[in-house]
Amino acid sequence: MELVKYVLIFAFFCNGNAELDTLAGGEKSNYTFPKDFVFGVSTAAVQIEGAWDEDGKSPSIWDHLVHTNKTFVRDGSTADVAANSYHLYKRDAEMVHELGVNIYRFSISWPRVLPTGFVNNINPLGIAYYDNLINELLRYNITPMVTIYHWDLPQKIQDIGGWTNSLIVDYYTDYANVLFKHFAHKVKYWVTFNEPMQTCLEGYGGTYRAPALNRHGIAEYLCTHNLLKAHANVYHMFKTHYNETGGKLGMSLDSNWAEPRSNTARDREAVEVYLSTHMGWYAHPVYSPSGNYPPQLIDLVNAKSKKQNYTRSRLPEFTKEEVDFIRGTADFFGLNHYTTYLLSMADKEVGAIPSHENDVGVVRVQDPSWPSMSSSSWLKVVPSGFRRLLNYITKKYPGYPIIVTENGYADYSGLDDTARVSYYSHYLNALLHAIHEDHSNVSGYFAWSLMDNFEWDDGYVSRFGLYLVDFKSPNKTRTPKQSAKLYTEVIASRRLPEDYNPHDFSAFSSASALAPSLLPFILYRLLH
Ligand code: GBE
Repeated sequence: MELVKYVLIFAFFCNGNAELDTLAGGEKSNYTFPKDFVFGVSTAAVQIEGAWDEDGKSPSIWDHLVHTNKTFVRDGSTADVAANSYHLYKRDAEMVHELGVNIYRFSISWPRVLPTGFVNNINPLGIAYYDNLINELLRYNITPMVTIYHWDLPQKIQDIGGWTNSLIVDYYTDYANVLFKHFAHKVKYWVTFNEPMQTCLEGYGGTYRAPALNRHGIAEYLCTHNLLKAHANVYHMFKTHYNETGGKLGMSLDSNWAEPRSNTARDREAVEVYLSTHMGWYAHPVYSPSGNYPPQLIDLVNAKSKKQNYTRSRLPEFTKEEVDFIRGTADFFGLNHYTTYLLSMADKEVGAIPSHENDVGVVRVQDPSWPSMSSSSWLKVVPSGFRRLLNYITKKYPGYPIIVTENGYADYSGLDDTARVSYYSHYLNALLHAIHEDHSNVSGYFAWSLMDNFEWDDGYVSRFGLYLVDFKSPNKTRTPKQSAKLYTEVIASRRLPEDYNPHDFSAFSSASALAPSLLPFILYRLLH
């Protein structure tokens, strides 16, 4: 039985991906993190704060979604209380300090600061909460990094179209201006948007993120169009009015790495099509030397729209002035990265018609032999993919330091989180190799996440924290896991532990336990 399993896995590799010959991110063991390299931890307002209707806060699109659609979240939970950080922020700051981390990335809730969505009513208690948190961090010498928008639009703004309403460029700019006025003298790092692709593609084009609008083929493009303009507008406002604060501003894009499913020219092309139409959808307008949407996306949506009898492309056009206004509007490239996929060209229509997925026309799968026992089924452990992605970004979008604003691993909870320890070791090893061997331009790394939290549609099932949160206890007790200790050790020593082995993936492989459930996939792969 064991033998059969290995023969099948071997056969899968021969038949499948020829490029990714090793999972390891690199062999050398003596690399250290550069002196000025910064380590951080990340969280987001919806996921930790709770207090969803306290002290004047109005509902966000996430409050609205999980309150009205009771089956949306895997465990039927809500973010009403979450980790209760609205009341426990002092403990949060203390944990960041305990970890020895230099920077804490958290997000500000728009409906907590502006309950109407607009600046006619600035909530003093909302401002006070974030002011207290920032002061608490500064007291410990921790640098705050603020995400201005981590998915929680005021529902009142959604009611008038949300990110598909072009006036949101002004609404968002006004909101950001309030934050800069109150906090720019204390906050040196700003992220305008966390993972805009999740907001637009999944939230407006799909049902996987709020507002779950599902108007695919149209709304994801409209949302992106307004969001990119809003980002650029805020960047220019920041540089015009707040430049003397010395603050840095950027965007955090989510990107998987992609490998060709087979070693054919067509599948290698699928990789480039995938990267340029997903990460590139947001990166090309802001970070490429030429600006605008990636030419591949413009051509693909144009061709499909014509074929589908639309009078114009479903992808809105930027004027020459807008292209110039958006290009170069960042001080750093924020990257959220978790996993890798295998790509091939679709040989028939894929996805709903019309949709971004259908426009792009590639197929994305994962190799069932890649290690993972994660509670998040998409989270396969491929450290070499991280290294390759950092290289790709360095070459494709030169001139911007990369800050990895999120990276991490999910499990079903427990203090003895050996899989998470292994994940962080492998990904930090890949990062060290990207810096030292490939000269990737990376200046910081943030672990996702400081503590267990409300993992969106996965509720409290999937745990990403360095600290375990006991959600049943009245005071949401936080306890450091093994991974917290590893992270502290790495930060203090600036290197990986002595006993780290880049080829040891055993933490993910009660392989014999998993293998039977993998067999159908492997057989499927062999037959196709
Ligand atoms: C980030 O998103 C978020 O910024 C953060 O809030 C979140 O808690 C954290 O990661 C962990 O999830 O069926 O293969 O298409 C793919 C991560 C789902 C970006 C999950 C979508 C990762 C992109 C499902 N991925 N996500 S499927």
